[in-house]
Amino acid sequence: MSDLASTLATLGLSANPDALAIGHETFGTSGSELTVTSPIDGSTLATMKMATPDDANKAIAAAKEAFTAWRTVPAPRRGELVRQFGNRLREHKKTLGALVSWEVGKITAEAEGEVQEMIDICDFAVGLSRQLYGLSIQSERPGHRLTEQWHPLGPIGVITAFNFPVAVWAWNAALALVCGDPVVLKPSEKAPLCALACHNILMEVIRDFDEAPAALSSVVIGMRDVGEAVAGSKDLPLVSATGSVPMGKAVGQAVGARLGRSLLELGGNNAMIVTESADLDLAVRAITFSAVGTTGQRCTTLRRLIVHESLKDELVAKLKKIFETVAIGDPTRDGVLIGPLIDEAAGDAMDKALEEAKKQGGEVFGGGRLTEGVPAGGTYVKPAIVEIDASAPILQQETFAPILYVLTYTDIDQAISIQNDVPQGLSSAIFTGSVLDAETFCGPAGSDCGIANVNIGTSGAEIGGAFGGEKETGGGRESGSDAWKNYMRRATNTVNYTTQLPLAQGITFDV
Ligand code: UN1
Repeated sequence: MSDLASTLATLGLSANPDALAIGHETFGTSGSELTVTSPIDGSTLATMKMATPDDANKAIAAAKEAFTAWRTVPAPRRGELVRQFGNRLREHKKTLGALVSWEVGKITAEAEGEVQEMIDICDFAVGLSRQLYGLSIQSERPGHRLTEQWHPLGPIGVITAFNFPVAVWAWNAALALVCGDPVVLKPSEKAPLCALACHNILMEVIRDFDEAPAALSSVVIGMRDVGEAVAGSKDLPLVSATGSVPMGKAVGQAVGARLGRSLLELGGNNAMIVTESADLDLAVRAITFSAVGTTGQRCTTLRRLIVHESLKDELVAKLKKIFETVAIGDPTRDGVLIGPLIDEAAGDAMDKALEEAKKQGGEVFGGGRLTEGVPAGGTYVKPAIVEIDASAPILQQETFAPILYVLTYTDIDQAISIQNDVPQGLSSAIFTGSVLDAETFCGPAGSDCGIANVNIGTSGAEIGGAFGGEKETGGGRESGSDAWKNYMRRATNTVNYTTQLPLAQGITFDV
């Protein structure tokens, strides 16, 4: 990390940043001390004083003001700002990627891949800025027309998690900006530098963009009380939150209590079904990346493998070989696939889940800490495979670590029912050569998740699709498809171009 200081400087950061950034300005805050450490080796990256709910309200007030200017800038012009932002991200891809690796421990390819997701959503949003279409609707009355207009909604509160510290903000920010909305970000306190870096890069283009008010973007780094201020503010008509189910329930309830909109993207407990006709070598590659990539810390990570009983021994043997030999260590080193967990507590949660799985009859392979050949000061774990019965209670919970539970099935309906029998509903996949099985899985009685893939893994969704899931995953959809509609309000305009006043439903009246 020898070039940490220069990387921070390139991204407009210091080792003592302010926890409140509103537009081009930053402010000293009076919250508690935060030491930002690298999960790679525990070294200190920065220290700061955190922000308070008052600081959040200050950012929200500035965003509200910025909204009044930005909402009348033509959408394609708003798209131009996002186009320039995407280009700036291209220039900063390696530097921002390096910061993602240092702050949350991602391997370089994944860290840069996350920045690529930012670039991709910018490109998507630029095109969208000319396609915020409403319908034109036939009126039941003569000489009338009905049209829909999509208008900017207002400032958007964005609450993000540590595991996608730059891309998830960008999914929200790129769409919000073309839709005419400023963004107030409350990032995970485990990844505040990535949040400030994203803001600073956006500010580089806002600085030279005449129509853009500076307070289009702000960042408030703080703990739960800051999140509560964001969720509770009536000046934020939409709060988009990514993280744990308990966090999402708290946000959803607070936003719901004021009848605001929330867009929730919460936990996953993702499964893959492997049928008898699957291409096993392909499945093994997909399983490996989905289960151990990002050290099992994606909300789309593969957690449950539901394999046809005739294939289990062969598949598990192949996986064990890979899990045993996969490169674990410093995520900035070439060839490493598994970096550290975010912190010691995540390692403890993994140990606890494996203990619990054993108690519930699971046969555990792998797991435990790795201390040889890895940097000291980080939490490095060996990925685990747990063969366990489909009825084990541990299967109902998401543990953010590389644990792959392996279950067996005999017929496809049973496999689908096991797959759906969890509280969460984010991502799912089937590996099969059978069109019938694949289409059954994708059909209305198939996977109940927001993402249902065929012959690819559960993680690594492209930005073009709507991203999110059902049940305790929260129901929200971010990123592609028509997710932009979350960030706008729809007005239906009925226009009468006659000199008569016919009422709908054939109503008449005398005056
Ligand atoms: C998350 O883990 O919160 O599909 C987001 C994926 C990524 C996004 C994950 N595109 O794995």
